[in-house]
Amino acid sequence: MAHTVIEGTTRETPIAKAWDVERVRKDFPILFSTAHGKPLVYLDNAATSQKPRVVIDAVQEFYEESNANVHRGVHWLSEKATAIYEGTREKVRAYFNARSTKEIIYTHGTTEGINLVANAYGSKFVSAGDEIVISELEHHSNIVPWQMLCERTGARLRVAPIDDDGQLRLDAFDALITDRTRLVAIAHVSNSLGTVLPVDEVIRRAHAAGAHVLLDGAQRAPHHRIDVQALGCDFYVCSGHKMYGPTGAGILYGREELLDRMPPWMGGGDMIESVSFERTTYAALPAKFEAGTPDIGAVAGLSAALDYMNGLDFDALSAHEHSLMVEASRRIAQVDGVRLIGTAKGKAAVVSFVMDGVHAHDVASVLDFNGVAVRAGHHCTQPLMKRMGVSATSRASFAMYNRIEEIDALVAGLHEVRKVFKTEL
Ligand code: C6P
Repeated sequence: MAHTVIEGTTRETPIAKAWDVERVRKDFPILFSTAHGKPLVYLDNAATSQKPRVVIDAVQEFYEESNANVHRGVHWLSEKATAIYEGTREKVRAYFNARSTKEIIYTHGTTEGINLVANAYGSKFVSAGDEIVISELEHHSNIVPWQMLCERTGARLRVAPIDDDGQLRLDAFDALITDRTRLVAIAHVSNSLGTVLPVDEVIRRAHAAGAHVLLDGAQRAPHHRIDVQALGCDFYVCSGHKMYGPTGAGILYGREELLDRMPPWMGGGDMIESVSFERTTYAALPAKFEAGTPDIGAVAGLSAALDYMNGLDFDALSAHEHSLMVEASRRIAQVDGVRLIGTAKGKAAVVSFVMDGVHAHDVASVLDFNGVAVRAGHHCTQPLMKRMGVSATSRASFAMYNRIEEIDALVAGLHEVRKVFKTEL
């Protein structure tokens, strides 16, 4: 598959008040590629976002000018790398409005963040007979670690159902919250359906019952400002690579009081205070949860991504992404034999659909041939697919740089799919 860069980009970052999508696009070099000879239309942003030039440059600059290990050397270069690494932690703290940098743990992504909590929180706070509550629309990353914890401890996994539109059934959720509930782990936004979950209510009800709450923010954090204090959650996890940063740097926010009481998960360099064969004592937060050499280059890129996001007008961005979702949903639904999967009120800019008689992978392959990148399959949500009565969907997911006109290419591709498969049938 040939992807060719055919136009230059700009390095300036400030973004105009009203959403100027053409201005934003210039910051993302890859958007000027062609795929199969057609202009690339990238609609797979829920899988990973594209990176602005400032992020690509920051990673390159790190390796050209600052590369060394962190916290280990007394030499100039190590101090420089450490300053970038720890300076970014303060940037993350401010971005998420955490109280302290002790509450910000670097991970490789959402998956690692959830596994960290399942292991470290799980070994301290969860035992036989306790219950963990999740929902029916969770990503495998927010199902499997809890199943593994339940297998280890004898705790029980409870699953809150959703309705046919893909919305959490709060009445049924309520019924699952009891004095046995230790933790509620729930998506902020569904990656497959775009449902925005009523997290304020979930947190209020869980806390009233004495349970803790983890929010899987993988699909929310790239599109909205997150204020963990205003939310009042106990843990918030997300992936830098979906937030216009590089792969390899994710974020776990945890309330200090809880993180303090949790034992480390992984052991190794940098997470200790002292080691002897008789006894090891652990470093203070946040180092306690960061064993081994982290992905420092990715953190340097994450720093630039947060600077970039700090320059965004989130109200204008939300309005732009909302209009993409509305227009795409309306036009996709008009294609012969197409049905939308996930029709929650106020949903995010993720549009999943199925086409009668055509497998989602075939839909995506024909679209790809037209330069349009969508994801097809179960989107790491097999139980959700089962709930919605499908084995797979095709999914278009939008980001700040997508144009309304790109929906034309998507819909034209869908008409072509319809034609090809009608002829074949
Ligand atoms: N969803 C998608 O195409 P990682 O892989 O650790 O960065 O993120 C995992 C993850 C966890 N929760 C949610 C809600 C997610 O959407 C994802 C990643 C991608 O939908 C890849 S499967």
